[in-house]
Order: sequence, then structure tokens, then C-alpha cells
Amino acid sequence: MRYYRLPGGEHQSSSESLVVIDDEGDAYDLTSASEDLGSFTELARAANASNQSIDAIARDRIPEADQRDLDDIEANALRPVVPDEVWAAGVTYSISEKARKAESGKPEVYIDVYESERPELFLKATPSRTVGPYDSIGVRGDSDWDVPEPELGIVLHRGEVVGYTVGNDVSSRDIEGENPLYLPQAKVYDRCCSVGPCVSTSETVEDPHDLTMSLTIERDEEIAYEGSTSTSEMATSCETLVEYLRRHNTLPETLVLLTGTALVPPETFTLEEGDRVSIDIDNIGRLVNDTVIV
Ligand code: DO4
Ligand code: MG
Repeated sequence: MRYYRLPGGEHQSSSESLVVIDDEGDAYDLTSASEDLGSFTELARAANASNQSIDAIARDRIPEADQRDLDDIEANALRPVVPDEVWAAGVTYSISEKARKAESGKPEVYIDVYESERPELFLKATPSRTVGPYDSIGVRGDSDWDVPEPELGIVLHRGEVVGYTVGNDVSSRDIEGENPLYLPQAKVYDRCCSVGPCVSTSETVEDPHDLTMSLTIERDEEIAYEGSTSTSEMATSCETLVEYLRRHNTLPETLVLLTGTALVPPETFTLEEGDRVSIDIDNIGRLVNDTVIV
């Protein structure tokens, strides 16, 4: 099932609602059934405490929940979780390795990491730097070559995988290309990361290594870039990435791990203010953001 965070319903005291779209495609406001289910994190806590799956708890509450309009969900969805930390993996697809080799004066660093067992993992964003659907993603004002990076996001609750989301690891290619040690500046700044529109549980996603992912960038109502691929192209696995992230590293309660970009626009492309970026992943949904210079 797919879980959304929305502003609270008309007759509710809570300011936010946890809304589920079930397997039949109907939407229910779980917070209207139980005020203790105000967020996906609270639902994950309840699942932990009762040793049940997240979907089982939601199914139990659906009979008492108000129905919500599907159009309302698409238009008003907020970040489905507010992750304490967003981490990201790099160079997990051959296309990303080729892009880094082309942009970097130190290509061997990227060849090494692509071929190594230990993945590249970096801290991508904190809550204040992470935006949700229809919010603006940021491009650094001191960068001339910027791209969205569409990525499958793994959602972890207390270190365990509880679902998947869509992520955008917005990046400066020229800052990273100048020197790999500038990676934190190329990756971490205001509005550098977007997640949403929902968390889709493992039961719904089925196989995270077999999902079609597509990226569309619109400029002045025309398509400036369009591409599509599959997560089956990933050179590592979600399990390996999570295993390395957890090593000697106590994770915060809610964390999103982005799994690396599988689509790279041509070298002539750079994101501009006003561009609309849409990322679709099968069984999860579409994450749409406009672009602003920060
Ligand atoms: O090594 C730099 C970052 C790579 C990255 O973000 C990606 O492959 O998605
Ligand atoms: Mg990336």
C-alpha cells in the first residue's frame, strides 16, 4: 500500500494526516480513525510495537477511516516522511560511472568505486534541506552545470527497510568535477534533495531491482530532456547498500537512503530556474518539482 502525508482533513484537530491508498486504489485518512497514527513514522512505531506489518495495521484501521479524494492527494501531498537524515549512494549504475569519468579530472576515483565491493555512501541532506512534491528544488548560485539525479529511495525505520520512495539527488557537476573532495559542496546545500510523493511498502513494490524509472525535464512548456531505465541496471543491491550504511553507524529513527542515479542528461544540459522535473518510478509514483536558484 502507499502512504501519503497531507494537511489535516476539514473536521480534524490534527494539522496533518496520514493517508493510505490501498490495493483497490481507494484512499483513506488513517489519522481520522486513530489520532495516534498521525504520520508514517507513528505507523511504523505501532507496527514495531505489535510485531505486525505496516500494511496489516493500516488494513485494521481502514473500516473506521474517512475516505479521501484521490485528486486532493496528488495536489497536496507533503514529504511522506521527514527523514532525520538522507544518505545517498554514488556510482551504482554504469551510466553514472561514465558521467563522472567524463566530468572529473580524477576519473580513476570513480572507476575504483564502481568496481569495489564497498559502495560510495555520503550524507546527502538534513530535514531543513529536504523538500517534498511540488516544492522547489535548488540549484547553487555558484555553479554552472547542474542536474537532477532521479533515484530510488529506501525508507528505513530504526534501521529496518519499511518501504521505498522516489528521490532527487540534485547535484552540481562542475563543483564535483573540479575536485572529488568538493563532493559535499556539490551535493549538500539549500533545497538539494526532494523525496515523495509517498512511501510504498515492500509488499507493494515487490522487487526494488526491477522497477522502471523515468525522468522528464520541462522548460517553457517543452520537453528539454526525457529518459527512462530500469533499477535492474544497478551494479549493486539495496541489501548491500543498507548493510554498509548500518555498519558501526547507529541510524536515526527515520532515514532515506538514495540508491544512485540511473539517468544522466547529456553534457550540454544544465538545470535552469523554472525547469519542472518529474521522476516516475513503477509501483511508487511521480515526484514533481520546479527549480529555483539558491
Ligand atoms: O560520486 C559522486 C556521486 C555519484 C552520485 O550521486 C550518483 O551516482 O548518483
Ligand atoms: Mg546521486
